[in-house]
Amino acid sequence: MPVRKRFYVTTPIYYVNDVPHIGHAYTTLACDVLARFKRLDGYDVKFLTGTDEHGQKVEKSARQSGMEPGAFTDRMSQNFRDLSGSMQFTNDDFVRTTEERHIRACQALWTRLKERDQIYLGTYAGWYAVRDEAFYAESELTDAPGGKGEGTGKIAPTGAEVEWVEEPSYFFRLSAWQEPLLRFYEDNPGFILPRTRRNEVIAFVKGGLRDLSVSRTSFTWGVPVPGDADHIMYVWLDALTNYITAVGYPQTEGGEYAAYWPADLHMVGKDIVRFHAVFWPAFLMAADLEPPKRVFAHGWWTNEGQKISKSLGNIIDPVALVERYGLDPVRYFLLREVPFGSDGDFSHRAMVGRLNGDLANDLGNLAQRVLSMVNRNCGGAVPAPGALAGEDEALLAAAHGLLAGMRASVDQQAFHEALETMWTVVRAANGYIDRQAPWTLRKNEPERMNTVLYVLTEAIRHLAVLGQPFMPGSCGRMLDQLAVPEDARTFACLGPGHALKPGTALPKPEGIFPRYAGADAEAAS
Ligand code: ME8
Repeated sequence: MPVRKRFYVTTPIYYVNDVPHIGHAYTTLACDVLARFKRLDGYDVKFLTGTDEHGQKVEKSARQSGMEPGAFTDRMSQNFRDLSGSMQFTNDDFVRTTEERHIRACQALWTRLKERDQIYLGTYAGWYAVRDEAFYAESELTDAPGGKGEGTGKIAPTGAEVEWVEEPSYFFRLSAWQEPLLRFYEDNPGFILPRTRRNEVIAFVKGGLRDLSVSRTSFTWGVPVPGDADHIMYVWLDALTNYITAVGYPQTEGGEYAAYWPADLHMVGKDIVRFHAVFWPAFLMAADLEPPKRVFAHGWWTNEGQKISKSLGNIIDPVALVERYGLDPVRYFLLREVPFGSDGDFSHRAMVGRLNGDLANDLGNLAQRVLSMVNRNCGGAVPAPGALAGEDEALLAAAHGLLAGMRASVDQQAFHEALETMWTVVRAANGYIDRQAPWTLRKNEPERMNTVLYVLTEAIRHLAVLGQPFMPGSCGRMLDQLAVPEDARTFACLGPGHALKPGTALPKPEGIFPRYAGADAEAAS
């Protein structure tokens, strides 16, 4: 049997100092859609997510809640596993950086870097931001608006407070990787997307790279450095390694590493591109391992125009959103509202607009109108078409062409564009039904009515099959209503070869996308 095409996609691993919020749900959702799309498209997919449990930030949060870091991370990590259930994420693995397999992978990578003379012992004296778990140069800092206060009075470009750190440290020879990295970006133009992020990264690397401090001695919540008990590994070296932990590193011969590495895509937020597109490929190249194929940086959400922050108390809880609007509308909204890669604003008004407009009016009504006409006028079974007219052929051709268009967009992580493409057929089908007016054909031209309804059911079948990665529950129900068997819902079953069979009995149709009718719906429309 030929080896199936493989696809390995990862989310960042989330810090457990916080409960999951919309940012986390968004990143994992994008990966989930991609993973589902690729599976339906015949790929053998590995989809990884997990939690980042070491470092000063997490240790501090544990202390603040009066817990041991181990017990604290066990509890907080569970919240992220629960999110997969609420959002119907289909990750194949969930990695925790406190797991034995991960500690083994980190120490093996460290040893390999050390053996290759990529790590040396020195002393670090400089600025560190615990919130970002990142080192900063003096030149990057600005004075905090409120003056000195309790801290040093200096803040990083991200707004995080910095502290002065002076301690023995191992360094990674990042400076030696400037030229190889620039060559790598040049040779792999699709490595960093979107393009604006790629330009930023290239400018940063061209600006010069200094060796990177990769160990700490002033606290203990981390992976011990092999052969030097005073040091723990810098949390980002630890965290980035998760991507190879999950494919069995240090075993590289055979097994999952050989099958899935290099990863096809690391999905990240725009704030952590530098770690993924500069440090990570440098660590890997220095260890003579292959860098990932792509890092995609998505944008950030604001809430009703405001930056989301704990102190403003406007954090969006994804589970509360799902309870209010339903899971599939939330999944659809997050990927449709904003060009993927740009920043976006969450507002109740926009959410209800999409739900009642795109979903209830456009797609929901289309399915409901067609299926209830079939139910009432065709004996509750798929009608038999007669000869096809030009307009029938045109709608079918548009439906058949959807896969190629949506696939091209999804391969560039342009999820909004894939959905726009899908909606061209939703709109074409609605236009077709209005022009053909099958309800007027019933009396005098029943055969023509059957043809029109048949063409529409085929169009809906294509929309439902291709919509599954985005809205798995709703599209699944649509396929149930078309009596499409479970094993005929992959992309291989698109096109005329697997068309609905006339005479197949259909269940009684039920609405798929109810309108949002909360008391506050009016204000939103
Ligand atoms: O950075 N909108 O973890 P994290 C969109 N542990 N995305 C947002 C967001 C918002 N308002 N707020 C946060 C870490 N994010 C590291 C990763 S990977 C080896 C280690 C996104 O929990 C943010 O961009 O702080 C990031 O991609 C993700 O949430 C996790 O952030």
